[in-house]
Amino acid sequence: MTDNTVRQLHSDLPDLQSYWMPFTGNRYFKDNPRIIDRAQGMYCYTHDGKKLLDAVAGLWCCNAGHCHPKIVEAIQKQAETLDYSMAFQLGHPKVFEMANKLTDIAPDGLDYAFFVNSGSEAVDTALKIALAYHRIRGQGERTRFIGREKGYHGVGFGGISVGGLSPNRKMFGAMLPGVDHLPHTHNLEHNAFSRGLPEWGAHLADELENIVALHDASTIAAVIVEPVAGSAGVIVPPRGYLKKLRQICDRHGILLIFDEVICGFGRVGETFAATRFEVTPDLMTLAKGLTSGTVPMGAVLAKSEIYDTFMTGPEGAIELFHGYTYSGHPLAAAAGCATLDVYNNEGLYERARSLEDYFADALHSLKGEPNVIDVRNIGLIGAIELQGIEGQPTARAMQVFRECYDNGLIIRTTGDTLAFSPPLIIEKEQIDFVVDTVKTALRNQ
Ligand code: PXG
Repeated sequence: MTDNTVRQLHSDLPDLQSYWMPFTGNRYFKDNPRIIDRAQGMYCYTHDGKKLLDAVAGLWCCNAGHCHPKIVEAIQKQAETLDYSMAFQLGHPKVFEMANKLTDIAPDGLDYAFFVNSGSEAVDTALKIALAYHRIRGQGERTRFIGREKGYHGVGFGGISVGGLSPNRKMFGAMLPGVDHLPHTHNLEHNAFSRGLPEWGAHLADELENIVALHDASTIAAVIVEPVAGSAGVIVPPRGYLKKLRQICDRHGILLIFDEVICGFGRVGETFAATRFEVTPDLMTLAKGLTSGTVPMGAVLAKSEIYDTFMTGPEGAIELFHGYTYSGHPLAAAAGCATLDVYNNEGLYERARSLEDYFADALHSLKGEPNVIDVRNIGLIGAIELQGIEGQPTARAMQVFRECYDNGLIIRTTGDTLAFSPPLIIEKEQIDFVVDTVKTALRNQ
């Protein structure tokens, strides 16, 4: 189909030609466009008049629901007060307010916030802070990073190097040198249909000892993991696994980085995964829910000990040669402050936790439906893994996605896994709608 025919079929569509879409089959999309032109609360509305329940919160980010009036108002007010101010050597009130609000809710010890514009930038920033931290302390030979198979840490060169999803790496040449990977913990033989934390798999953290022994601890800067892996299809950490990683890192002077770009802000039924699992990392990366997806913003939270290590050179000197034009952008900071207030005032972290069992029951009721080989969940994040169609990986999940879309539901697919991460404002009847719609789609395959 040519672009002209696309335009004729959908006369209210914009011209789709010039936009090169991210992580999208551009040609398929332009032949079968799905354009969201409005959203409110739990729902998105399409160019052709469809109302869709958003069971993914945008891309795991609109935790307060779409177009929350308090957040919208804060952005509007900021836009007419201060659009931008120089991010280096000058400051503006909202970014300091944001840093204080954020570190107030962060796990104890994570007392400093460095702002960036995305999760990818947060990850690369955290990796750079880890390297520089060791170097300032006279341990500049600590340059290796340990990531994990199936990990997703964004798309910067640092992030894809420590990440463990091969399609995101294989086209892009050399990765960062000296990166090794822990084994992932996804194992259907042992963990299929676990509710919450799987009982099997904590021993896989011990593999870190072997990796440390292989490279020698003195060469390793940091370990980075998502406490709950998101993009790989929601991999919940085995009980005790993260504590073991923490202990091994402590034993060897290795920094532990939690990438909470998805996990943060209520997604796992607590403010942060670190809080829920009672393991405090040295550095934490955030984005997405930080502004409920409204304005791009990411952050790296750092322990005082790390910040203090940098604050040792000559007075007046720049301590970290890193930052972005839009670090702590006024609109993002205003959106972030309003978002954190909404989460707090509306009790959304607690709400996520209180809905966890209902959400889990609903998802696990799909066990036994056609082609369902696993259901997993924690907080308001869940996944249903499907038996793929022989020789056509991802096709089955895409069929379910399309049928759900036609029936008023947005879900996310990754491989042959369906992923769910609804806004934390979701109602029980809406959870029922999600599961009923998915069930129908599964039965129609
Ligand atoms: N770390 C983690 C853990 C992420 O999930 C990033 C870093 C990168 O964030 P930015 O803001 O640079 O995209 C992410 C992003 C999906 C999906 O459905 C997941 C993400 C982004 C887009 C799609 O799997 N996670």
